[in-house]
Amino acid sequence: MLGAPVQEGTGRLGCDMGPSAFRAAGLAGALRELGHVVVDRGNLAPTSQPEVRHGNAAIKSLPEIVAWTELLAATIYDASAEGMPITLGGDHSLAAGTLSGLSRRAADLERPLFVLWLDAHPDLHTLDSTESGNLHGVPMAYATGQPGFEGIFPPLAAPLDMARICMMGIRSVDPAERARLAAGDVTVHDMRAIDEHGVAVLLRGFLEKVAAADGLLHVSLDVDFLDPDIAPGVGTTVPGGATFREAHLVMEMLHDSDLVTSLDLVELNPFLDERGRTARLIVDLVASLMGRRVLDRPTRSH
Ligand code: DIR
Ligand code: MN
Ligand code: MN
Repeated sequence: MLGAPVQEGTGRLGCDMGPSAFRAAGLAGALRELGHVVVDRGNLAPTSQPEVRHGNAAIKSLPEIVAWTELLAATIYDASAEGMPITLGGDHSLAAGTLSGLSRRAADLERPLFVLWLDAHPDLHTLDSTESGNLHGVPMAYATGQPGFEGIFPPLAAPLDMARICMMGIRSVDPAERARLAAGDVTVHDMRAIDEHGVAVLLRGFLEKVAAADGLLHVSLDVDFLDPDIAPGVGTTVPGGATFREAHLVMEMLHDSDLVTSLDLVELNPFLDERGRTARLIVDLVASLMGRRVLDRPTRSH
């Protein structure tokens, strides 16, 4: 576990308390109860900020986010050699750093990196296209090597192949992101697809691809993937999100696949939460991902 209390990537304050809330909700204990060895490395903090600027005047806190990206890229690269890094956010801008570090690890291992992106949003803005200026909206564009990040963000060992990305829960897409998704071959299972087919069929297809390619699998879980009725502790609620059972089923299937090699938990804003319920829900979801199950034997899918 590594705390990354970055909040400058969102339009509001509070995500810096995310790592504390995950700890208070019992994340480490829940994983130890399942038999895992858990090491909490505490919270990271960048020590200096680069002098970077960009012509898009809407952009907020560029030096802060670049500093976090550099720090996380190095830290997660190292941590991925020792075990399964779980990054406690912090806002989703931190995924620029984790994906950068993991792409370097995947290149070292000569294994393909796959990403399961659980989010209401694709976070595919470039520095040029972001209108809100909130840099939690750009990590996927950076990680896939879209133009305009060069010389500002750290260089990537290898850009993430769009064909190795699966997004689930998507229901808020800006025009520039829509165009990028139309041009690339990201698999997008929006909420309509989940309604129509169910999460199991959609996820199974992706997990089969990861297994067949002997890939690394990074899971990036944005709290707003979940329906705001069950997960109010996030700054960018969008109605119509994943239900309690849909989210748990995703996690249970990920556990059974034995493919997940790293995890981001992002966008929790404890200031907006109701008595810790969102933090506790995320802890329970991570427990499902790490092996908590209803029965002591695998649940049969038929
Ligand atoms: C919107 C909201 N697409 C933006 N993005 C995110 O500001 O760029 N909200 N990531 O969580
Ligand atoms: Mn996000
Ligand atoms: Mn989101």
